[in-house]
Amino acid sequence: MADGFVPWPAHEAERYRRAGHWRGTPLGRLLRDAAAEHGGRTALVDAGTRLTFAALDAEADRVAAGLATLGVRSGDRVLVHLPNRAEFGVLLFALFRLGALPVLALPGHRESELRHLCDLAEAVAYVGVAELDGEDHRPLARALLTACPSLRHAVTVGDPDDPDALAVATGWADLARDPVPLPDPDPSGPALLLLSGGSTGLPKLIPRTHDDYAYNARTMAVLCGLGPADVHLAVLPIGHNFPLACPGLLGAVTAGAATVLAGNASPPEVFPLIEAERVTVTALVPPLAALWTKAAAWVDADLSSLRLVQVGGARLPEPVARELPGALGCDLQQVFGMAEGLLCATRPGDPAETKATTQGHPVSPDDEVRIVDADGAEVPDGEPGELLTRGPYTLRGYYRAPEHNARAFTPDGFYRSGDVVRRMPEGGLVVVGRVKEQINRGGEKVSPEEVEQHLLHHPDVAQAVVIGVPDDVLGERVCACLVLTQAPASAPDPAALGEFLHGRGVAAFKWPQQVETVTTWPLTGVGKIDRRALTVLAAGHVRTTR
Ligand code: OOB
Repeated sequence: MADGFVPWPAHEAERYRRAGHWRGTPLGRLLRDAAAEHGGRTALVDAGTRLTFAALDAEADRVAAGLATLGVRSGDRVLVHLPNRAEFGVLLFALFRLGALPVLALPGHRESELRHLCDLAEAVAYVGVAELDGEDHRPLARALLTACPSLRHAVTVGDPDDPDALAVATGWADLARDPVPLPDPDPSGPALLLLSGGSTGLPKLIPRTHDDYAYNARTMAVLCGLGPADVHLAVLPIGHNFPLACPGLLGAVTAGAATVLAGNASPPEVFPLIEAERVTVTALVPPLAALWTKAAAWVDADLSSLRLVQVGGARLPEPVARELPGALGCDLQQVFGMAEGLLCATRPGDPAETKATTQGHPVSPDDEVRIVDADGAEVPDGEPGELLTRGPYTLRGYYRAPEHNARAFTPDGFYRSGDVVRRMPEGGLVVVGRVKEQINRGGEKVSPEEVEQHLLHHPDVAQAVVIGVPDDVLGERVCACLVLTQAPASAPDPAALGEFLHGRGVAAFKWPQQVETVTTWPLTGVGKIDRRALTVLAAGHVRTTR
């Protein structure tokens, strides 16, 4: 079995196969089957490209052959750092067909995160873009090549100077080769590595198998009633589990539906796209759901094709949940999911009240959920407790993380989600908080510890505690509480800290939006730093925005 991968116990794997969840189909074959059935239909659209299933299928074969020529082999890891562009889809299926594992970084990640991911996965290749939003990414690619010993290739999409660049517009430039026969990878082995939100420092890697991820995507596609007439719009970063496979791009491929990749989620840009492409389904995080709900009144576009908006990633405020269906003229589905596996969702037939007030229930009949107190004992229905889960698409261990795994899983294989939930009388779950130390900035997950470690390198910072503070727009914002080294001329503000973290190659979504300086820490009864007291203090102060 692939190194660093913790498989399901044989008897459980057998049960999932017998139930028809795991079908032994490698992910690369999902596209092959779609091309056979819907070859002439549109599969993938971005600002400059439109590919049919047949074309996407053929391009994936050609890029798989090109990667094989570069020396990428089955089982190798490839760090994928692409925005919402058609190249992502081609590369993803090319890697699936090769049996090489994409490591799906977010577009916002920078050198600090990418180096960590490269080293942890021992990636042999990095694929990024030459330029993103006016920022030249080629120095980043070169820096990674120098810094990461395992890396043999850094490919930059759209780079006129890179002989291996990928570019749909130029027929995939030099990376594409005539297809070569490739053996199917083992469907019960890992197909890709997703990123965890990270609570203890840097992100962990989540191995998802061909079998489990195909089931994940198919189940969500069925639940959302996706068919060949649907057009799925991805506005969230496509390397994130939600727009990728819940049902996302993979679910759309399974159903013969098109996927439109948008690089921007702002209503004046994306609403006309919905109108032009007749988008039917999309996935949003709560701040975007709130923005779209408001914008429907002032952006002039025909949104009548939209039938379903999924919202997840963070708690959706109830007023937004109640307003959204009327404002956007569609159904709402709340999704409580995690890259680790378990997906809960409200169902199309649920009462409006359930859709507005709960995060739904698990999508598989074989998802097992326990809601437990601090001693691990199950709490009665209606009481809050930590959600533990195992099932046919929930990981049994992070990749290459045996010590962390010993804490993150119960001895009988339940994943400790760190989320505090309550089970409502009709079965729906409501997320009421968390026990993990993680900040959820409108769906973007930030590990306080990771940011604290960076801040300690600032010359004016003696000690740092990073907390999440309630925020009207984001749900939570990132706040740095600092003890300064003896009296610098002026305390660093968010802009200065942002610049500092930028210099350290830290993704912008982790930069503190608020800074509090203290001379002594509030302490708990047992003498630990009292984060709750700091949160109360920070929440009482006027918001300092960047
Ligand atoms: C999704 O995945 P991740 O891995 O970025 O984050 C998972 C965490 C959960 O453990 C929970 O803390 C939070 O994000 N979360 C929610 C939520 N959905 C996720 N908290 C409250 N309400 C919700 N509806 O975020 C993700 C993956 C697949 C589908 C949807 C979201």
